[in-house]
Amino acid sequence: TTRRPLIAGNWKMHGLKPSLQEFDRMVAAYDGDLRARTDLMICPPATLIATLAAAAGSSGVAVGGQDCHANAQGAHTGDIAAEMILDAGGSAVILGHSERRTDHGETDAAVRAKTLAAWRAGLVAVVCVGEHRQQREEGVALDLVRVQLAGSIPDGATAENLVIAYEPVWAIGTGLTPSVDDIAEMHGAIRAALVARFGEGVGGGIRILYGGSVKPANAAEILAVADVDGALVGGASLKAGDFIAIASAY
Ligand code: G2H
Repeated sequence: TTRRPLIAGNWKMHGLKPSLQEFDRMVAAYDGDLRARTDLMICPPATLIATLAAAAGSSGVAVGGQDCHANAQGAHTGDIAAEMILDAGGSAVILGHSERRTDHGETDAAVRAKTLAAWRAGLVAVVCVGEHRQQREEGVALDLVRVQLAGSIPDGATAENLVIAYEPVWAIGTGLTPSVDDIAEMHGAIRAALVARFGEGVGGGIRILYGGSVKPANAAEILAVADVDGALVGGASLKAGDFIAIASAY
């Protein structure tokens, strides 16, 4: 199966109107070889989705949300529906990021419900999984991620509507990354779980991103690992130069 790489930026709670200039630089750089071989996406704070989507125009750079509610509408102060992300010009949404799981107590069941909501609205769900440091040290990282996958992903996944992001929690924003062998082992295990559940065609087509302290300096090494189909980039996605350098490293 050939999978088209995806380099996705997660701006987290960073970004005001001037960030549009940074995004414009990314859009301007997305042409030629880069556009021919790689998908590019930025997930800004919800307040900037419409602005960035308008700026992206027909460039092919996708814009996504960082979370959505499971319901399409209702009395849920402060929440955003998947339909609203779509309405604002987004085409995808990150779900179950470890910061959501930690800060907002999101369980696998909640992530599963949100994934169904994303699909209901027609968004691509980027579902995040990953172990904590202690789980890595205890040797249960693979088992833990298999449990997260089983609980967070509903039936009905396709190669088009689902992207998995493996983000070891201890590597997020810390500058630490797993060894390439550990990344290969985990991505291989995730691939095997997807194939076992959804079959060779679908399971072999779903993209698996690595996330956690991806930078221009380590991108080429990480992106060369088998079954690493791209990256979910936090801090280094805030600057166009860094983000484009990472995307160009695939
Ligand atoms: C992991 C990643 C993006 P960073 O959370 O989702 O962030 O690249 O800053 O470690």
